Amino acid sequence: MENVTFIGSASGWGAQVRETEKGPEYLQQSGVLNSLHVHWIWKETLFPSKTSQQISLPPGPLTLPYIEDICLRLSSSVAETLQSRQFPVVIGGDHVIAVGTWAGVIHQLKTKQNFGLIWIDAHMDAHTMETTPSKAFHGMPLAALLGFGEPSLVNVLENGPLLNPKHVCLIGVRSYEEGEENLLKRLGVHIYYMKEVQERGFESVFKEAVQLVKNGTRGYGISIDLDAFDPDEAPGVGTPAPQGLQAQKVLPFLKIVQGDTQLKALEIVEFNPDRDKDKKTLFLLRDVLKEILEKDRG
Ligand SMILES: [Mn+2]
Repeated sequence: MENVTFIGSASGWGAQVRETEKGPEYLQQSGVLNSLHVHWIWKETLFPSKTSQQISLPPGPLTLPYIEDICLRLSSSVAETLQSRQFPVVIGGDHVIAVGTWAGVIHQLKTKQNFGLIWIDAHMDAHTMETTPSKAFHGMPLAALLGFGEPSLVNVLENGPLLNPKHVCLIGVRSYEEGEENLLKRLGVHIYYMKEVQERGFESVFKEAVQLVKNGTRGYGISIDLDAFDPDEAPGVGTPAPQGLQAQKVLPFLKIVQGDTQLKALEIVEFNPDRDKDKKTLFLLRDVLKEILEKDRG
């Protein structure tokens, strides 16, 4: 990709552990981005108006004002980045920020209901307040983008639903509740469960997913929750789930999308540096960026 613009979104209020607030700055200051063979800038890191260092809140409705605020600011920043013909890469932060990232993209490109999204995650993130056991909003962003849940998250920048379910798919799912699965199945969202990825291989599934999100759309995005990877390889996440994707079976195939002009933005979330071991997750994050962003990866 050319002209990559990183935007940090240091959200933790969507999760039950809040250390993902530290993810973007940790990545930026680690120096690993200097090994990226691509022209990039770090535009800014957005913080909640109050962080978990400043106040203490339980997961649920009390966190919503802070989440709405950071998602709105993020959506504006992403839209502005696209307007100036840069490729936005959003670094989280917990996954609730997806609401802001994709609202910004879809608003700027005027692609409501006409935009594809690949959601790579151990979880479905498709709860509403009625079905969530944890009350944590990072379990709800995909539902919000599909038009379900808190109106303030459904209608960021413009009235939702922003995504049409037929242009959305999930890859790597293995930890979920019945309520969210029922919603996605009722809507007809395509789910590549971890079992199918293991049987067919990531390459086959990912190629099919890219075709699915490009078919009939005017662009697509990729949202990668690092907990999609196996906790042995990505221990630095908020909500690890065993039996995940293996980096060596995934990384070589991510480059399929490199240089694809239909790919409009990338998001990588849930990096929790406090839980990382031997910088494994940091280096994995770097490797994902290299495969997707660098030209002519061999
Ligand atoms: Mn997620």
